Amino acid sequence: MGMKERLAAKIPAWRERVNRLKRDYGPFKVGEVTVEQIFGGIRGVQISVSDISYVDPNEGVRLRGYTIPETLSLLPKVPGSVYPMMGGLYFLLMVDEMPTMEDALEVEAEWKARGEVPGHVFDLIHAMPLSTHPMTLFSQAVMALQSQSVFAAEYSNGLAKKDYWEYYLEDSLNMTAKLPAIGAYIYNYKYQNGMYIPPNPDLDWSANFAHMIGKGDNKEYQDLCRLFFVLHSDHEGANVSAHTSHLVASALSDIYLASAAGLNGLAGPLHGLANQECIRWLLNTYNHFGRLPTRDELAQYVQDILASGLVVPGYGHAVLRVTDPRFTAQLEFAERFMPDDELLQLVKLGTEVIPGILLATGKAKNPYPNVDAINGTLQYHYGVTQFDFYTVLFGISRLVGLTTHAVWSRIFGKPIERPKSLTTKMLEEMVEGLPPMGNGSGAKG
Ligand code: HAX
Repeated sequence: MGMKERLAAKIPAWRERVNRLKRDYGPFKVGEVTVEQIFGGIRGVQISVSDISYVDPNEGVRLRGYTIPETLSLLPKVPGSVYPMMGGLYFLLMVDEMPTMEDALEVEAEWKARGEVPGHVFDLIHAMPLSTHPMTLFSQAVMALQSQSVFAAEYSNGLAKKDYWEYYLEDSLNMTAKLPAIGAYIYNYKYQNGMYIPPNPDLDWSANFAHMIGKGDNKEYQDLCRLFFVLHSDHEGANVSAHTSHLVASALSDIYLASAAGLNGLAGPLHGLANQECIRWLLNTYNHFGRLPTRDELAQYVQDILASGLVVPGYGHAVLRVTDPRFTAQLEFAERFMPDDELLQLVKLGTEVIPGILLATGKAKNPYPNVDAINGTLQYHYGVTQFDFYTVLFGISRLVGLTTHAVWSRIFGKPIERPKSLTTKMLEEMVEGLPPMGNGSGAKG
């Protein structure tokens, strides 16, 4: 039985679980919203459901219930490698079942069959100035694929709501199949004089990206791609890119429109673009000393940064309260393949020095390294030194998660989102006559 049939077999039971909640417990209150949250980025307000992944503050993300170490250990591996096939990860997220080798290979084969990028996408990239940020090129390339949306075409012909998911799945497979080639094309256009290397049919999805940017001989970089793409695929349903693409798809905008919207959120410096800042900070720190600093030197340097009102990139997280396991997985990779790398030494020194300093400020709720504290170091080591491309790598992976969310939203028949906004005056009237209640747990200023 193929992936689509396996998914279809699970749908009735899942729909019944959700229908039962809506039918029998619709009025049940999940939580309340405070003034502080309304003005504070609706932080922590439980507004959506994702069974695809969940970020536990104390153990990091679980993908379909599996922790990062479990996911890496249980997913089928590329023959000859200890790192997983992305096709298996797609199957896991989509079907909610750990794939067999055969399942993973089937997705990889689907991707190969659907991987050809139409020429107009490349033409569009070429029409843009070379100085365009690679995330802008990436988002536009995804938008340009929209002309091929099967859902959009079928919807205008009349489509039963219960069947929407099938066409979202079709679009998801068609689009994700092309992502490594699009990413590689952007990389080559911007940084390698427009070099073009066609995909290698013998390689898996992740390694093909490495191959297409000219790293076909580098088995370690191919493995890094396999690891990186699995690690960045999903981070529950309410971060900026996930929530944005979900919102857009709730209007029944197709996968391409919703994905481009998600990518535009990912391109923000407080979200996906943060990895660019982290590697820049590491290199600046290294160059400041002209060598690996001592423990004391790094401590003083970090204290000075904090004193000047800046943040330490790569540390802290809005949800996590421990070291991000995606950081740890990449650290393990680095210690195995590039233990002598000087930037890696600096990353490790940072993990020993920085958390204590951040804790002492009494401000940062999480003083530990996040995934971006190491992402760039690994890419940099293997010659992908163009920081502004790192978010594209993130996006290639994240669209696998975002499109899975979109398919499942259609499975559940989720309606168009329409929360309600208030005016400041209305809030003032609500609190009229109440004694001051303080500035809440985390309100600024
Ligand atoms: N350095 C200095 N101060 C920090 C800090 C850090 N790394 N992390 C948090 N703080 C400060 C905050 O700036 C905030 O100070 P103010 O009250 O003066 O505004 C205070 O500690 C409380 O912040 P928080 O509640 O712990 O953290 P937030 O949820 O507000 O923000 C951030 C989370 C990731 C944005 C934050 O930790 C940060 O700016 N880190 C550095 C940048 C970074 O590493 N970004 C990558 C994030 C990874 C990611 O999600 N990528 O997609």
